Amino acid sequence: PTVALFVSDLHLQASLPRTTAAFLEFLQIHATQTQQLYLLGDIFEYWAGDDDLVTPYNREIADALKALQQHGVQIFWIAGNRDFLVGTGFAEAAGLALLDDPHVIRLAGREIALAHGDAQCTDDTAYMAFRAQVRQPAYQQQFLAMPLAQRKAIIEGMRKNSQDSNQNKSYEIMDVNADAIGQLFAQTGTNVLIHGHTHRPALHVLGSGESQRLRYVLPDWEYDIDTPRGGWISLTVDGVLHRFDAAGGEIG
Ligand code: OKV
Ligand code: MN
Repeated sequence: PTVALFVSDLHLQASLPRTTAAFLEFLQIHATQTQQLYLLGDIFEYWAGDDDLVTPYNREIADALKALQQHGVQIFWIAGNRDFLVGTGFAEAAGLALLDDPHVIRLAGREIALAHGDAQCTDDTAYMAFRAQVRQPAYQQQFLAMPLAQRKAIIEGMRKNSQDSNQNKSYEIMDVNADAIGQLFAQTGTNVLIHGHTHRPALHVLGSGESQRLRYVLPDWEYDIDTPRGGWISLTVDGVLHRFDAAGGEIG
């Protein structure tokens, strides 16, 4: 029996109907069979503010999550670098609880640290500066005070800029910094970490013996292509973590 599921980086958007369908199916088929669901960031391609629940697509996602919560599943959310503007309005509509990054869970006899992963990409100094700015309450207050259409236009502009200048490639090449990961383990007192963001699904075994640490990296999802990518991690009642691929098959 499964006690928790972990997933991230779906980058949900109306223009990706197969990816959206795959997520809704995941909620119905798999998430209904667990006690807790952890959404670890970048579930949306971007989030312009909770008032964007007026967009039918966003409402559909919130409704699906709410239905799962009504079914009895506890849902938890860690913000990603694209959907960090999700607030209490969406949380309430979707029936989920917002968590800090990082967050430690104690479940099935295990202690596991959860994070999105972008805060550990410290080698990307330009991104870290941008992150520090947009995570400021004052910045967010000012941004959210603008009309929704203007906020969307600003975000779209940022996305276009980052695509045009081909900076996106270097973002994808960017990986977590080993020292930042070490600090996260030290700060949380855990030896297991699950994160996403880098789109480099893996199980990294660091050290050995008493000091062994495990870093699980979740995959991103993309089903609107010939060879779909995706997957999730489960925690079973025996305290074992399992990795699953886009087809729902267990991988080592
Ligand atoms: C995606 C990354 C750009 C890395 C901005 C509110 C703000 C969302 C946003 C804008 C940027 C995502 C959504 C993009 C990933 C980058 C740079 C580095 C390391 C706001 C909500 F600021 F206006 F309030 N963003 N875009 N990076 O161009 O797709 O992942 S993005
Ligand atoms: Mn991310």
